[in-house]
Amino acid sequence: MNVTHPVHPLGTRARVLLSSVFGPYAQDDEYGSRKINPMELYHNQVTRVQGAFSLRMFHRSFGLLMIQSNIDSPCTLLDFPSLDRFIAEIREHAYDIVGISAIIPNIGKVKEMCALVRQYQPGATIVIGGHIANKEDINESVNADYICKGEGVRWFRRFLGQDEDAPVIHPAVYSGFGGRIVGISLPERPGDTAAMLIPSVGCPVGCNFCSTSALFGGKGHHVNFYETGDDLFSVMCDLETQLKVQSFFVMDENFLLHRKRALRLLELMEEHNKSWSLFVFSSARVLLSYSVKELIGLGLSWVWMGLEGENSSYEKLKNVDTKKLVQSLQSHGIRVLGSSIIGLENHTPENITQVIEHAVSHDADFHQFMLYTPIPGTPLYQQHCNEGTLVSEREFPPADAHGQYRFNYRHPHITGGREEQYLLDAFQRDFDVNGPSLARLITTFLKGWQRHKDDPDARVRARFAREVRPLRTTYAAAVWAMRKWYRGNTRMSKKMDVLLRELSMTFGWKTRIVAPIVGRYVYGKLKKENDLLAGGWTYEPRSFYEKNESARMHDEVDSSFQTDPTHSAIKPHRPRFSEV
Ligand code: B12
Ligand code: SF4
Repeated sequence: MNVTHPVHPLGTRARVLLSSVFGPYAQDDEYGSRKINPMELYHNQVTRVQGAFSLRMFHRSFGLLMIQSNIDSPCTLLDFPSLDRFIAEIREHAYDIVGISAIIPNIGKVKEMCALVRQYQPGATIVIGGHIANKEDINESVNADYICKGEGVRWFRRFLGQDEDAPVIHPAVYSGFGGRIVGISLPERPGDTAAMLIPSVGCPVGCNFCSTSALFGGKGHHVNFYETGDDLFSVMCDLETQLKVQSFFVMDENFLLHRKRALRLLELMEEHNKSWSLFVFSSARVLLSYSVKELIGLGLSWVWMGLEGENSSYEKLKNVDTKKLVQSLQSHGIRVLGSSIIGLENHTPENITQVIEHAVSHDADFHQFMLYTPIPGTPLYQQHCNEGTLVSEREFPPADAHGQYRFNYRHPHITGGREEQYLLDAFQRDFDVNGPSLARLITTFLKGWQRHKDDPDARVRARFAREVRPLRTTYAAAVWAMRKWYRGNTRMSKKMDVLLRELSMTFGWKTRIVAPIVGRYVYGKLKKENDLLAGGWTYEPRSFYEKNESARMHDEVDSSFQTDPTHSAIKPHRPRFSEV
């Protein structure tokens, strides 16, 4: 393994294939796919017990898209291939570099993919990146040439001899695809889905368990792709034009922490009359450091926030009443995805019910529950290594250490695999008490509208008007269907009834008429989806195959060579590993 930063001899002439790990994902197989670990955000770790109400949706491999957008080489991207599709690609096309992105539970697939590249493209250089890079024995466990531990755009640019400090080009891509809820596919017209926006990677807060922070330098470190509010604003304007969006999913672990950048963005949004919506990740204390006016002005309409657990010792939660904070955000129409941990050091079989009740009592719009898991590269992992409390990979394979099944270490109080049931209890209790997340977020939307429909700022009024549009029709119909669904459950059907009445009162006769008509249709879909799920149906992302401009040009030149006999002697130059 080379220690200094390598440079490929072909530079930007090298043909690059970037790939995510192969599917299908939602099944148990020998490569490490697991039925309970689908390639879905919500159904995997947030709404997993909500049945037909679970939000189903996929997300592209953004790290690979970032890299592809910023290298000058001919570059092909294969996202979510099947194993056969991956084999076909490397059998039929010559590549000089194959880059694979993965996280640790997918190690078995990376091993297989490396072996296949060696078989079909023995001259290609294999580069592995993403969170898998933090696995300590990665060099020995996969047959790769290079492991990129950290930020990949800069790494790849250096590898290809490009200017690593050149401005970062942001890919124009929607944040999700294949959205589906209550058996209805969400529309994918331009502008229906938020654009993905990636201002930075990493987080300087450096919580002990956080692998995202750890990969990009840990406490005190992070990497900005865009330093200033002006840079970010310009990227957002481009995305707005290209994707016809007004909303942005900000993939930045702690976007609001970069206060100067966020407040400059607010200034520019005001100056240019942008009523954008932002979906962000933020820690609680950072949220509280902004005034409500600033948050609303920034278009904050959805936030993913770590609640972690009652009495947890995290600095980011110090002196924060998280229940009050969640309520306050919701009262302004800001939907909250709260994230709680099961299995903190102080959790015991005796107090776990109370831990779960505390989390559930937040009544967040969505609630993620995850097992407290030491992930390689984090201080928590190091601590377990030092204490000798990790379970060996032979006993517990990395493919199962995804945070939704069992501990990969010996917990001081929770033993015998009981955490698996605790996790399910948490999801179930949240669902039983608070109902479908769909109803919760409709409630929050409504609160926001009631509070801000007459906001003195026209920009704010415009955003709320845009966001609540579906409440008048489809969402009201969904509530009608949910009320029918819950007719045997007095408490929940009453909850839906109250919500439906409020929607009708707020939006008037049209909503009153549409809700039962469309509601019958939604109810039918809901029942069908329920049957489908009972029959074991799983959901898989479609594959993507995308070439950058340079690859498309390269293909054209290639095909003209094939038709021109004078060029038939030209063989593609493929570097051998020893040349790199
Ligand atoms: C989007 C996302 C997903 C999407 C996956 C989309 C996809 N196409 O893969 C969904 C929601 C499906 C998902 C699922 C899961 N995820 Co996830 N996910 C994320 C999230 C939130 C963002 C990733 C991202 O796009 N970041 C932005 C890009 C720009 O950064 P990046 O991916 O790190 O890429 C950079 C570098 O890593 C590097 N790089 C990446 N790839 C490559 C490749 C090469 C060749 C090179 C050179 C460099 C390179 O360059 C990029 C630019 O700098 C991260 C947390 C985070 N904020 O990063 C968790 C995260 C990656 N997920 C994680 C986990 C554990 C999971 C699940 C197991 C969770 C679960 N049980 O619920 C499942 C696994 C699903 C499966 N079957 O594989 C962990 C990984 C932990 C680890 N160390 O392995 C993370 C870090 C969250 C966490 N802190 O726990 N996830
Ligand atoms: S605040 Fe969130 S993103 Fe930042 S280190 Fe802690 S857990 Fe990670």
